[in-house]
Amino acid sequence: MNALSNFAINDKWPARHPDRIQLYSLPTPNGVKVSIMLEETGLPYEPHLVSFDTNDQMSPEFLSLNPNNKIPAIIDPNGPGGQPLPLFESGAILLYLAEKTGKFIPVDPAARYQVIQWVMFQMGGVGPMFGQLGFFHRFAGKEYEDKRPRERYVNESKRLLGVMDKRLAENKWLAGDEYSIADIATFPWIRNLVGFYEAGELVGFKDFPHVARALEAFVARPAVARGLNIPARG
Ligand SMILES: N[C@@H](CCC(=O)N[C@@H](CS)C(=O)NCC(=O)O)C(=O)O
Repeated sequence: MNALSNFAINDKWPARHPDRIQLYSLPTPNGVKVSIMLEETGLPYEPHLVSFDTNDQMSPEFLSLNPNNKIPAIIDPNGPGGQPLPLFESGAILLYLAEKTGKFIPVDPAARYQVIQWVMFQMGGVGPMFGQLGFFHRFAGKEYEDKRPRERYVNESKRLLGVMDKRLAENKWLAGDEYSIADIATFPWIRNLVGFYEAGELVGFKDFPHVARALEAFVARPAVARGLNIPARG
């Protein structure tokens, strides 16, 4: 018996190190936010691959942790009050890990809310809009005759890139001069937009040089390079 034995997800993905944070994920732009954060903080953790090929995210064990059937999700066996803490939604997980370690979020309240503001900007804007653009440009949606939805998400993605470019013209990172969870939340999505989605030309990525400069600095971080491939695909 250990703190994880009471979680059904442990039946499908048994913990070999139940004292460590358990990560249930896949290296997608939302998934790698958490593996990058775990690599950056140095917290001990155990990754488990949730394969979409076998619809693992729809299994009763996964749904018992995240009823919204989305990766990433975690269990911290040593959460607040020493009790296990299950958590889903990448933004909530990033905030939790930042508060747990005191890393990548400032203590000063005003600076702290700057970071939270840019995390929310990613969660409510960048992720959903870029994700829709990917659907209409690269996946099933590209066959749709009506091109208006695709156009809408292209325009919205360009607009968001413009907001970030302006910000990054005056700041090294999104929330200011310090690298933070706002960057960990956002740059995997920008990398995905120009990489996997092959939408760089479509959104005129060359018009956003400050975003490109920060993306380059982000992917050059060793913890980012590691986190981008965790959990390893089977
Ligand atoms: N708002 C969620 C979004 C998570 C999300 O969309 N995850 C995708 C992969 S990037 C997923 O699990 N999709 C599986 C499905 O929809 O069945 C978060 O940030 O954690």
